[in-house]
Amino acid sequence: MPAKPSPATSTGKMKRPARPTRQSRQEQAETQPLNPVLGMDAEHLREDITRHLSYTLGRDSYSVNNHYRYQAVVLAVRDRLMERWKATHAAYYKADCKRGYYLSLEFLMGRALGNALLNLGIEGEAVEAMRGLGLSLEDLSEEENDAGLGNGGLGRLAACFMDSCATLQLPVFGYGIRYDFGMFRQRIVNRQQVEEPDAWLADGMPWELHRPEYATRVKFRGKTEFFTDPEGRNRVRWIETRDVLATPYDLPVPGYLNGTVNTLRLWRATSPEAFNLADFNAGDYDGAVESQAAAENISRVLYPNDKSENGKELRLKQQYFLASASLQDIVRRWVAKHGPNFEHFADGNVCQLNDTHPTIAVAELMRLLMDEHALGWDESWAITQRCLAYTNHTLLPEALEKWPVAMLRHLLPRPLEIIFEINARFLRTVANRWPGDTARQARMSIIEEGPHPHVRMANLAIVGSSSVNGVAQLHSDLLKSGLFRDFNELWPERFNNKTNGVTQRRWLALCNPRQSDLITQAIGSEWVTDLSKIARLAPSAKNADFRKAWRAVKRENKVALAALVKEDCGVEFNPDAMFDVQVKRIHEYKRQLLNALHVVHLYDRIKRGDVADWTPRCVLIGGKAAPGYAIAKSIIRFVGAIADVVNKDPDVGDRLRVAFLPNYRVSAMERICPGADLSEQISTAGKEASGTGNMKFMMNGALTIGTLDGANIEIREEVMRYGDGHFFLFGLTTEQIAERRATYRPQDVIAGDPALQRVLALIRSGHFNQTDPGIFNDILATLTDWGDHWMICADFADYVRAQDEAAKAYRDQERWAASSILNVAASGKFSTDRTIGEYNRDIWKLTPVRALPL
Ligand code: 26Q
Repeated sequence: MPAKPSPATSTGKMKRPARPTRQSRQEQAETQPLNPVLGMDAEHLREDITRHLSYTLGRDSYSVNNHYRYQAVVLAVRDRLMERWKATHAAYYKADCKRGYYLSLEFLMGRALGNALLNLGIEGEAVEAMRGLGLSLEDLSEEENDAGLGNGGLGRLAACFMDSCATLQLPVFGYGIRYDFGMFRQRIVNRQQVEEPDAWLADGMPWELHRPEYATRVKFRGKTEFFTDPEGRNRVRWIETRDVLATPYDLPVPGYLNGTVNTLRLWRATSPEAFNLADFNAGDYDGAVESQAAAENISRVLYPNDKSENGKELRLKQQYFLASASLQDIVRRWVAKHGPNFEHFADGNVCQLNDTHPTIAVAELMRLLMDEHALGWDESWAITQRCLAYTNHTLLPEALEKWPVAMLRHLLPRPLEIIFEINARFLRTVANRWPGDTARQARMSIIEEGPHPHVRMANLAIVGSSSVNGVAQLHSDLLKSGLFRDFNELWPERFNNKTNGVTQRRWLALCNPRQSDLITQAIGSEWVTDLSKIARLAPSAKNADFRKAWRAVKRENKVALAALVKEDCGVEFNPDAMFDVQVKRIHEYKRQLLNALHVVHLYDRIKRGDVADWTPRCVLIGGKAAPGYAIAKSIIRFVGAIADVVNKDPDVGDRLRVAFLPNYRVSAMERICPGADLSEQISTAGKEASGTGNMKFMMNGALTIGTLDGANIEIREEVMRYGDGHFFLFGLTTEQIAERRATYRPQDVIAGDPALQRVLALIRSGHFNQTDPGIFNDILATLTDWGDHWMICADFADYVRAQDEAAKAYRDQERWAASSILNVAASGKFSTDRTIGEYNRDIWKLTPVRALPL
């Protein structure tokens, strides 16, 4: 009798015995009624792919295409995840462990297949299985749509956190919304951004598991009333509500070679009734389906704005929908195990709020405890505060969320009452601490008074949480000294820093196999789960053979990136030129315009024959603009216009190339960052909370040109351990920006800078928009007439100096390669494994739980 296949070991790479016969499976079933363990070898994978193709998907050799082949592979891989998923949750249940929850309106997961294969340790086996079927993993991976349920950094951070939690075996669930349409797809038509809906679910979503048994009701509208319950307690109930049904769809989140599979639970909104039967019977067919449509609209689409867009009712509905459904789920899970006893609830549950977006959770948890479970105010408040923690992601005051009280009164009358009560009690605390300081009370109040009072969500989040953190050291310091100064004086122990990271599994091991292999050959593979070990690479910077291999890898990656640029932009990049890359959301504070001005400056130099010791350069810019952000859209058009002129000017030749890459997204970054030489991180100091693209580029061997902003400061600090010259610093500091702003006149700067004058004159002359006069007037106006709020002119000369230094450094390819290696060696801090370790040590206090063996 063949032995039962042994459970996955931590390597997952063990050769499996042959598949058991029908007879032996029968015998096995008798001893092992559940959980047959599926083989992880190529042979078993190939069998299962074939079976899914033919039985689950019902395809034959005539109707099959790559999309179905991709689906069959996913189903075979998902089966393997499923076993580990169940074993993980069984282990959590059995351990009765404290659980963590990451509440976020955004999860930018990208593609799942390559990641699942990497984390299960079956990449090689899958490639072999597919080869046996005449398929290539690379081709099939391209069939997968990105799960683009996020705007940018905040959403991608949530995705990296999920990966690290699973790898660290922390019992953490993600909670989000299953938008029918994620981040829009960007097409460029006549150099302009055109938005198209992202129908990412249209071809089916084989990774998700629908869980209708955990559907829950979320209340809206209606009114509240007091009543006395049978025990004689004064209670409140929220009645005559219009309810929406929240149904979970679960996505598996595999840890790296550890048998753990955590859950990302995404809620979909529907109406509790298919349609209103009374309306339908009365002949009002439109009315009968209207409420269904209204309910479903809540999970229809992600708001494509990465700085808050205040006052949109549907957005508030999304926020409450997520908070309420998730907290009900958390409470249900607790009660199922512990009964309706909340004494230890706060010892067993902790929720991290990803920015203020889910902050209505403060009021909702109070409501659930008081109204649904009859706890008193004080007990409920102690639990709420202990269970919640808040992460801030922005310093821009215009991005702080506020909701009109009138809108809350209409939509969420009961949560609003609770917010008023929280505020009344909080203001008493403030008044006790600073008697008579009414200005401070007004600043700190959760309610902004005025003819149209608003709820300040950040204030609610701080008051309702036990921890408030920023996402890089500078950012956290600036929160304490600026935006949240009053709160820091009141509760200094609440404030802390958690510098962001990225997962090195996706952002190095998966996306850059060539560089990964080279690193592993040199220092072993521990870096994959402990990035601090990557420091061991530093001595290799001195090794000529290693540098040679490193340069060969970078060149191959650049050839691959050039192919992408050729395909998506129609522009030829020469892999021997310096690849200078800025990809991120388009926003004035990120200063893509400064980059564009530098490109015009280089072009101007070429035209004037100032080309001695020239470093050929290929500039790649990509990113989405919020659909309503006119200046950001102009910047995209401006880059495209510069690219068209520069790329076809025979005087330029190979010296300079420019391209705007359309539809920047997670899967694009996986192809971009391995091929970058220079990483542009050039925000106005004090404005970029952290940045995370900066870390991905660093890990992939790019050198940074950057300001002293966000995590750039920490990146520079880490790489400076290996000396100067590995980071190109420029620009005013946060303090200098603040000081200069008072008297700043861009005209004065321009008057003293002939290079900048020539650049602006060339743009003003219409050289880049000969057939569309005037289209760049708004851009020029921001720099001059409108006061250059982002201090582009002030930083221009120093930026050009730093760029010249980078160009000069690049000419010494051996030195550049050494710097590239040292940047990678210095990237150990920027793993989300480190970040999550700190969240857990300081805030969550969860114990890792090993998944049950299969
Ligand atoms: C809020 C209300 C209504 C509509 C939209 C929004 C909204 C949505 C997304 C507001 C902000 C965002 C996203 C913000 C974001 O991505 N911030 C970035 O977070 C990263 C992770 O911490 C940091 O690295 C970046 O510096 C920060 O800009």
